[in-house]
Amino acid sequence: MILWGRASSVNVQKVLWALEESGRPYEHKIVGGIFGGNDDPEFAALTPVRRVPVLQDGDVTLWESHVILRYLAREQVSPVADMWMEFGSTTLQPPFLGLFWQQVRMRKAEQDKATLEKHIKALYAGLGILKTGLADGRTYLAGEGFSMADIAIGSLFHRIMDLHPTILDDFPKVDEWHANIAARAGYRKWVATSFEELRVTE
Ligand SMILES: N[C@@H](CCC(=O)N[C@@H](CS)C(=O)NCC(=O)O)C(=O)O
Repeated sequence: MILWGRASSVNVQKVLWALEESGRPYEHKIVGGIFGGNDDPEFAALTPVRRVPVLQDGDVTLWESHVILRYLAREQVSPVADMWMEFGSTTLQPPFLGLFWQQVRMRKAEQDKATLEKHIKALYAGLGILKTGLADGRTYLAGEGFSMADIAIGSLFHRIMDLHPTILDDFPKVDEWHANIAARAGYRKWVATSFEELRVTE
């Protein structure tokens, strides 16, 4: 398999973590962001959106990180894991991205306190829903077993906690779940990394 995409992208990190969990060998080709290459013919032929990640597995070429996660987990995909992953896409990742852009990726002059607060409020509301997925002593979002939902949503938390270290104080179950998945080798290797490469400093 070949994974295309810079490791500083949270969507690429999800796939790198999933590949690490799968134990299958892969080649990592670095494309995107400060590394460029999105418009190189070889890469552009793989994806019409020219964004990362892209996975090639023999004749199969996939873009969209969550589709790649489903593909890698295809022998054990559960509808519950899929449901939580979709919730990540629709409800948690948008405010996470909003606040990450406000605090890291935008020039000071473009940042807006009211917009940041709106994203934090939406993220907080999402955390209130996420905690119900961890009720009844569940260790993982889809129940007993670790799944792609833990990867898709868990990948956001290194940056969330770095920017807002106390945000999980009101969500002890989410905090516990995060501490547990953050100890996994794939998270430590690919997710718990510096995002300084992305910071706009002006
Ligand atoms: N929904 C897509 C989003 C893909 C996307 O927006 N990727 C960003 C990085 S997170 C990208 O390629 N940006 C341009 C670049 O890195 O050059 C997914 O989950 O794969």
